[in-house]
Amino acid sequence: MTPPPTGLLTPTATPAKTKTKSGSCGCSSKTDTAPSLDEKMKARIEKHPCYSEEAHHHYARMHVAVAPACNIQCNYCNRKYDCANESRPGVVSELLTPEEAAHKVLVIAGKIPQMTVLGIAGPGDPLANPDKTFRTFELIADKAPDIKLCLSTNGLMLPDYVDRIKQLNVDHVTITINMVDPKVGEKIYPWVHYRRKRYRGIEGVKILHERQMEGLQALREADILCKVNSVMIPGVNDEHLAEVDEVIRANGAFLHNIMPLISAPEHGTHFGLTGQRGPTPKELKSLQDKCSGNMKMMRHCRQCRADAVGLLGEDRSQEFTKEKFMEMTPEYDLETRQEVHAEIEKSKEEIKAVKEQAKAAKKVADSPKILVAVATKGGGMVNQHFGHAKEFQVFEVDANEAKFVGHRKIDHYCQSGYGEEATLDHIIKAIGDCKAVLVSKIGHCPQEELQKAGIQAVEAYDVIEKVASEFYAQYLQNQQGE
Ligand code: CLF
Ligand code: SF4
Repeated sequence: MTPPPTGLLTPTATPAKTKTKSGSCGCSSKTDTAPSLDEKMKARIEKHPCYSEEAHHHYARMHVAVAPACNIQCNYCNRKYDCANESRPGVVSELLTPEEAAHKVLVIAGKIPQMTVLGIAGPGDPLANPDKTFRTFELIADKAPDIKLCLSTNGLMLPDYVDRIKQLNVDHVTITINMVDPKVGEKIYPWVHYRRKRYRGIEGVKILHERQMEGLQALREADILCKVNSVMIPGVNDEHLAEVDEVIRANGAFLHNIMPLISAPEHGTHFGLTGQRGPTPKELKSLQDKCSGNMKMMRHCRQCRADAVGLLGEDRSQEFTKEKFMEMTPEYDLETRQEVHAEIEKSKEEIKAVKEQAKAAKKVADSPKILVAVATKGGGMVNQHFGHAKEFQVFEVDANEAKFVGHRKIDHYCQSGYGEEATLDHIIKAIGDCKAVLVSKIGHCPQEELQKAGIQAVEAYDVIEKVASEFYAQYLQNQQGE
C-alpha cells in the first residue's frame, strides 16, 4: 500500500493552551536502553502481532476455544468466563472440538489472509487440556503450515510438555507469572490442583512458582520464544512486579506484558466482589516504564477473548460464530496468502521510510514529552473517523520521536449515527491526559467539547508518527509563543 500524499495535517483548532513540562505525563521511559534484536530474531517475530508492536498494525491473530478445564484458581477469574490471564473478564467463548477449530482456522486463513498466528488461550488452561490443544495444533500444522502456532498457559503443567511443544514447532509460548514470591502469590491463588491433588494456600502457590520457573528455563533450553504476562493488582503485586521482571529476564523470557487487572463486582470474581481495584492507565504506564530498561515490554495487548479474530484492536469474532463458520467452505490458499504478506511487507517499508523522515535528524535533549491519542483502523495510519473509533492508540511524542505506549478502550461515539453526550464525557475522561486526538475526520460538536477539555482535534490521513511529529512541532511553537 502506498501511503497517501503527505502534508495533510489539518489542525482543526489552535493548540490548547495547557502548560506542559518535561515528563508531565508521568513518564521516564527507558525503552531506548532495551536490547535491540538481531536479524534472526526479527524474522521470528515480524509477523506475530503480539510479539512485535510493529506487526500488530498489520497482521492479525485468531484464537480457538478448545481448552475448557483449568487446574488452578486465580482470584481475578470466574470459571463461567474465559481465562482472565489472556482475556478481558466477563467474556464467554463458544467451545469447539479440535476438528471444528481446524475448520474455523482454514476458513479464516482464506478470508483474512493477514491472519498469521493461531493461539490457544482458553477458555481454561490449554495445558490442562493437552489432548485437545495438541490435536488442534497437529491438524493446523498439517493443513496450514504457514500459520504460526502460539500457546498461553498458567505454567503449572508446562515442564511436562515442552518437548511436545517443540516437536509441534510451536515457537511462541506465554506464561502468566504474577509473582516470584509465594507470600505475594498467596493473595492471588487460593488453590492449585496438581497431579490429582488439591493444594491450598502457600503450599499450592509454591508448587505453581516452582513449575513456572522450571517451565521458563525449559523453554529457553528448547529455544522457544517466551512471553510473560503479569496481571498488575494494586496493593497486591504492583510493587513486586519489577522483581518479577528481573527474574523472568534472567531466566530467558523474551517479552514482558504487564496487563491491568480488570475488576468489577458483576464479574463475580473474588477480587471483583471484595472491591479490589485495577490500576489507572498512569499507574500501569509508570510500572511499564520502570521495567522497560530491563527487557522488551509489550504495551499493545488488548486482553483478547479465547475466540478472538482479527487485528488486536478489532474484534471480528461475531462474524465467525460456530453457526456461521460451519456453513463456510475453507479457502486456504498458500500462494494468495504469501502475495498478501508480500504487499504488507512492502507497505511496512514505505511507512518505515516516512517514519524515519519524521524522526529528528539529531537528538534533541530534554524536549518535553506529551501524549496524543490516535484513531486508526490499522496499517500504521491515522485513518479512522473519531465517531467510529472503539479505542484510541496512545503515542508519547517528543522532539525526537513518536512512540506507541498504549491504548484506551472507549464506547464509540457514533451510535446509530448520533453522538451521545455521556459517551463523549467518557472519551474525554479516557484520553484526558492527551494533548491531541489524531483522526481522519471529526464533527464540529465533539471537536469543540474536546477543545474545552484541552484536547486538540487534528484531522489527517497519513502515517501516525508523521502526523504526531508535525502536531508536536506546532504545539511546541504555540507553547513557546505564549
Ligand atoms: Fe493469542 Fe496470546 Fe498468542 Fe497473542 S494474544 S495466545 S500471544 S496469539 Fe496478544 Fe491477546 Fe494480549 Fe494475548 S493481545 S491477550 S498478548
Ligand atoms: Fe481462570 Fe485462567 Fe486463572 Fe485458570 S489460569 S483460574 S482459567 S484466569
